[in-house]
Amino acid sequence: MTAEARLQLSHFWVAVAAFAIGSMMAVMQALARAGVELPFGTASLYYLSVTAHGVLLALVFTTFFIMALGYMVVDSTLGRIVGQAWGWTGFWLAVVGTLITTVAILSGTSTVLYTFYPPLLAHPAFYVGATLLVVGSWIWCGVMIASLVSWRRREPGARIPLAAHGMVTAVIIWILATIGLAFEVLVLILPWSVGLVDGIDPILARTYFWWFGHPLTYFWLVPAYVLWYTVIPRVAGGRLFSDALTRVVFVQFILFSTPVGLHHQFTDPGITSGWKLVHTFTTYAIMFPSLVTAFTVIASLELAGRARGGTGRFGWLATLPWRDPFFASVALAMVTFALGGFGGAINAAYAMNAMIHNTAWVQGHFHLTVGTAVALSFMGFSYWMLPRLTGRALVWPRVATVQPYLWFVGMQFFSIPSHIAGLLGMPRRVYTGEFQGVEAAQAWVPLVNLSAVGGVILFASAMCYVAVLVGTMLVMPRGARAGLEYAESLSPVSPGPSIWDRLGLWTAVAVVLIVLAYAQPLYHLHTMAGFPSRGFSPF
Ligand code: HAS
Ligand code: CU
Repeated sequence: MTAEARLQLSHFWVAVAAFAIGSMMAVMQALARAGVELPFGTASLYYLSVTAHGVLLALVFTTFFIMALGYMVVDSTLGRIVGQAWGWTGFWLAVVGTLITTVAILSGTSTVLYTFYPPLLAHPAFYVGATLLVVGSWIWCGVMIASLVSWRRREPGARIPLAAHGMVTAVIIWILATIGLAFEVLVLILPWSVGLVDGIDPILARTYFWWFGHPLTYFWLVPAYVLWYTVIPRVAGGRLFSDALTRVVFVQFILFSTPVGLHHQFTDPGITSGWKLVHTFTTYAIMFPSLVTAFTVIASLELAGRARGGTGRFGWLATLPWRDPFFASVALAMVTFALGGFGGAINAAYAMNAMIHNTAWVQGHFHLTVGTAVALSFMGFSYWMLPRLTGRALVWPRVATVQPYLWFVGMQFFSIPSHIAGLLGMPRRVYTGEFQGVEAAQAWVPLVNLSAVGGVILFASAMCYVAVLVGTMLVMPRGARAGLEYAESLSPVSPGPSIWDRLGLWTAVAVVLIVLAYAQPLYHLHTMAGFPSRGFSPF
């Protein structure tokens, strides 16, 4: 195995391990909420589990998977990964950070959920571990950028390969996002958690958190889009609809991912409604590239379906390779994302947000988006990536074929009732759907039970996924490694770089937009009379 493949696989297996543990916690949560007697059916264990689940899946699984994917794309499109020793340093820092944070959570001293909103207070180790994870990912960013810069020197005047363009977009989003996180954790939270200062301003901390938290979601989404655009049309047997349009989409994510965070804070005091309105507009701007994606990707799939002999208005759909686990994963992820994106538009509308904020709707929304559009795309990609990196064919291909369908069905059972329960007023993050028999809560009970059914199906799907990957490594012999192929563009691609390849320029514009969107509200929060709070641990 090559050194590059080893680097990619190491990140990949950490992601899979985090996924496996996080999924086990998920099914127990879903069952506990539905009233199934479990050894850990207490509030303290429930919230410990939700914290571990959120951190391991939303933060660890995604970050490690994206790092693996980034290295894979760079390796296969830019010729080489520059600074692999640094890549390993970043990897080990991130692993150690993950272990520290996980131990802090499991010890019961850091039940702060994945958003770790102050004044909820965790053990300092929780924040230190998370910081190491982020520092490790920054080193990954450095290696990715160095690889691009070196490629540009070797290939002056060439257009950045599309997949690399998309992955570097994700890198830029991550760097811009984590500036807010670094400020929150290093300046506000860490001194407070070790007792250097008495209090913390929860609103100020949250505002920096959402500077980070929203672009975080596009740091997850853009790598999935890279697969949708640059690999899936090829897997389906067609061509990418437009190379140029794809670059425009990626650049829009650089521009608009960050200056939108206040859409998570519509109900927070201390931020004027004018600024919330500004972030509403930018939020609708950031929906645009996803709407373009819906158009382009479906067009690419239609091309593929027709190339495979499909005819008529919808006949092409039937000819697509629905038994290919990677294709099926992405197609089902897309269908699910249509629902999740629709919900996103509702969340982003100031008045409608008031109906759903902090309700079960929100967990419904993000299990459709990050939990399916992103996670299912990544799972499907694993089936494509592992044989190409190791030379081993997939063991139990039928299990791999069924797995995405199970995920899709399980997720509809989980998410749709969550959305409805949210509209009926059920808060998010409650550990029992019954609320000690309160009248209003009775309407939620059947919905919570349906969600639990979804949770069990999702768990079955998750275990199929892990079993196929682990089984492949244990059972299948090594063979020849197939190369990685990317889709070609239908519309002609001019050879030289275009304005959309000037990623430095677009990053500069993005910085200006962030300053415009955040300078005044943050200045206001920093200078107004704050209400610092002492730390609080519910258990
Ligand atoms: Fe969101 C809350 C608004 C997208 C994740 N979001 C969350 C939270 C998470 C999250 C984790 O405005 C909870 C945070 C917490 O814990 O408090 N979200 C949006 C908007 C979008 C959006 C406007 N979210 C995402 C993505 C996520 C994600 C992507 C993760 C990856 N979200 C919000 C708001 C809140 C929020 C508020 C705060 C709620 C509150 O009050 O707390 C947009 O980006 C969505 C654009 C997407 C589309 C869909 C395009 C469709 C495509 C598929 C087409 C394919 C088809 C099938 C139809 C417009 C691309 C074809 C298939 C064939 C086989 C042919
Ligand atoms: Cu958001």
